[in-house]
Amino acid sequence: MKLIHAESLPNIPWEDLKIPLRDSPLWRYSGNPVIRRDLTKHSNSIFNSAVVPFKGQFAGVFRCDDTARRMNIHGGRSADGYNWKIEDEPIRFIKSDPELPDSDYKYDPRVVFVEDRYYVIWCNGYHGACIGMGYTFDFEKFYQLENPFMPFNRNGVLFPRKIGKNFAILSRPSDSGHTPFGDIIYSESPDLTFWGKHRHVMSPTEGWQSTKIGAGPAPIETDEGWLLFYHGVLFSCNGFVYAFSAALLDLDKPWKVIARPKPYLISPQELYELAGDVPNVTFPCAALVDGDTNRIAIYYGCADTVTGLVFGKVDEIVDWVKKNQ
Ligand code: BMA
Repeated sequence: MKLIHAESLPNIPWEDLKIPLRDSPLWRYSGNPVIRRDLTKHSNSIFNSAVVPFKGQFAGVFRCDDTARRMNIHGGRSADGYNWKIEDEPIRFIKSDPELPDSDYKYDPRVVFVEDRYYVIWCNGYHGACIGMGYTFDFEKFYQLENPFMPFNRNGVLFPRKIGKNFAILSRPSDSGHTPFGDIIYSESPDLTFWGKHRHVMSPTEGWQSTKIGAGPAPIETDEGWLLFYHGVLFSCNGFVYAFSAALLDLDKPWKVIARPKPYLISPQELYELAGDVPNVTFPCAALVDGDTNRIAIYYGCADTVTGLVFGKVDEIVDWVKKNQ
C-alpha cells in the first residue's frame, strides 16, 4: 500500500505500540484524554473536533459546548498536537454573502485542506440540523459559505481533492431528532454552492454498525482506494453506542465500496469513552498522517465530553480492512 499526496509530518503526535489491542491495529494514547473538557473558560465539554498540520505546528477547530450547553466551534493552536490553546470565544464567521442565514448552533467540525485553503464543515443549526461550510487561510479569519444541504442532514466530510472537476462531499441525511437511521451519501459540486450527482455509498449493516453510519475524518488517499474512517451506531437497551472502523472506497468513483470490515476498530471501552455527557461514544473527526512512515494519529470524541487520540499505521489498517470483510 502507498499513500498518495501525503506530506511528511515528522512531528506527528506519536507513541510506539506497547499494549496491542485485541483484534485491532490501533492503540490508544497513554495520556488520553488528550483534550480535557474544561480547557476553555466556559466549556462544559470539548470533543468531536478537527485538527490539521499548520505551518510546522498544528491548528484545529473544536466543538466546545459551553456551560449553558450551547454548541459552537472554536479555533485552536498547538505546537505538538497534544497541548492545545483553544480560544475562549467561538469563531465569528465573516459571511461571504450578507444574505447568508445565521446559525442557531454549530457542532462536529471537520477541517480539510483542498487546493489553497482550509475548509471547515460542520453540523449547522438552520431550521434543524443541516450542513454548514466555510474556509480559512490562517485560522484567524473564517469565512462562511452557503449551506451545502437543506435540513435535515448531519455529518458532512469534504474530500481533500476534487474528483474529476468537482468538489466532493460525504454526508448523512437525517431527521430532526436523534435519527434512528442513516446512510453515507456522496455528492459533488463545481463551485461549493450547488450540489448534485448524489450517490449512495453505504448503509448500516449488523452489530456495531446496525443503526446508522457516518463519515469521520476526511478520506485518506492510498493506491488501494480512499481510506474512510467512519462511525457506526448500535441501538441497545441503554441507548446508542458509537464505535468506529474504516472502509476502502474507489478512487475515481468514491461511492463504490471496495472493502468494508465486519468488526470495529475502536469501541467505547475506557472509562472516558464509557462515561460522560453521552455515555458510550467514540466518534472520530480528524486524522494526521505522516507520508514518510505511514503513521496515523486519529482524534476522536469520547462520550461527548473529552477528546482522545489513537495511533496506527495506514498500511496495517488497510490490510486489516481487507482481511476482516
Ligand atoms: C450525534 C452528534 C454527535 C454526538 C453523537 C453521540 O448525533 O450529536 O455530536 O457525538 O450524536 O451523542
